[in-house]
Amino acid sequence: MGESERELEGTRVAVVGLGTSGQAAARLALEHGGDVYVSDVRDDSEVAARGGELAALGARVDLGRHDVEAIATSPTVVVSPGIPPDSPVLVALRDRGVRWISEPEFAFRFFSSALIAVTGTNGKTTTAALTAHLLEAAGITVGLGGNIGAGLGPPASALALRGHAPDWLVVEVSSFQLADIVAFAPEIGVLTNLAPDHLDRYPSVDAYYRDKARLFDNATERSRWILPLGSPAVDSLVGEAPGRRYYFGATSHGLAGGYLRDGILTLRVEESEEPLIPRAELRLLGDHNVANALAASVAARLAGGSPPELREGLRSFEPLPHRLEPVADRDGVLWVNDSKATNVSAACSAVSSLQRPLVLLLGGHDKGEDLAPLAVAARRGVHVAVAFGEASGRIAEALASSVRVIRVGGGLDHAVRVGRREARRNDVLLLAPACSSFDEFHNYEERGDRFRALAQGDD
Ligand code: UMA
Repeated sequence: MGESERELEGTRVAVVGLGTSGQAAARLALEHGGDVYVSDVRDDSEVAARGGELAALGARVDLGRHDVEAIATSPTVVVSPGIPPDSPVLVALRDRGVRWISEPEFAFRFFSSALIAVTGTNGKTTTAALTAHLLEAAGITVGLGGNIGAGLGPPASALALRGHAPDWLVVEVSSFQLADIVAFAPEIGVLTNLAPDHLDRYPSVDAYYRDKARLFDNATERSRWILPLGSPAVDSLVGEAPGRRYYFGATSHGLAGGYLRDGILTLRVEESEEPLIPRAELRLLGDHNVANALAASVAARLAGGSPPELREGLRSFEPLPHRLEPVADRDGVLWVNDSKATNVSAACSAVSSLQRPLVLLLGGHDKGEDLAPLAVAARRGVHVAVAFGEASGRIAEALASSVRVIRVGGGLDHAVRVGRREARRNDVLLLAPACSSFDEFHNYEERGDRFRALAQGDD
């Protein structure tokens, strides 16, 4: 899209919420000549700095409140994903019959590159980052962003701002963002897996899955979908959506997609099989990362990467921070930071994918999930679980019948001290908390950084 095109000229655009995505959406709207109104209930210095920058570019910025009238009378309303559907501002807009869109939907209107969208409960960041890495290894220009955050990529709208559009964009999208799409339609869509999550925001698992299902809303015969094999939840969610399907799974299957054959990551996107690399050469730990690597390889292959280029890219990809990240090896104990395991299913994957005895650190802000699967997973391999933070009581109760549990009164530091004392030579001291971090930290990154610092001797 040429910078001279200002197709929003004079059109009012309201951006609700001034986090990173609201800021990027507002900038994009301004670049295209929009008459932009941005508001946020906060008015602290962080939000004020963002607001100041946008005001200098011509936006009207309201901090400490939302002017519902100004929002409701804007033809385009972009809502930040962190604003819950039952927040007063959204209730007021809904009562007035106002339709709003999410930030990736807004960005999509300005994309001129082909799009790979990656969603799913777990593994989306690794899959998205690896897909982009594989495309780079293949010499294909690519932009990576969306929900991914954590310094790995900007919001979707920032990708749309760039002067020179790359060949492909790889955009991670969350259920909160998919909830409010209209035309969003990737050339290639990846669904990594489905498991209960975000039950502090959704009334039921089905409601959460329904938002994930919106990925397929604008499917056409030309769409290509990359899906996990053997997931009834995924199958029912995809339903009859048009487009070609590619499946990834642990064992070789007769369908197009990717699988492990004799321990080798293997693709079959056309007629013939294409062996990539032995799984032992992948630097990522765990079975779920093999699944992520297969999904990413299929996506990159469909986007033009050749098998030799994919091999090179798979070999050179490093584990991402906070995702089964080995952070120290002390006295024969491997410390692994999986702070991103903020739900039960991610923690279970972490536990079952490490082949050594585990001291497992669990806890944080309780999202209300059923903890029974953790008790089952912990039976294999966990010799001590240390429960900490706000959720410690419920965790201790849920796990008591399957493993030895030590409930600590405090937070992460206390849990690490206890876990370290319990760990024996050849154990893994694993932080896979199954909870979000908000009772003690701003986010899972801060929690993981603290764990890494403790692992590396900051105590
Ligand atoms: N706010 C209001 N009114 C309200 C409620 C909130 O104005 O009634 C304001 C808040 O004060 C805040 C802003 O709205 O300033 C909310 O921003 P946000 O929470 O949407 O945060 P962003 O910085 O825009 O980040 C969002 C995603 N955050 C969430 O979905 C919670 C980021 O995903 C994402 O990287 C970013 O957009 C760019 O796309 C983070 C995340 O944790 C990484 N995602 C979840 C996940 O992966 O599990 C879904």
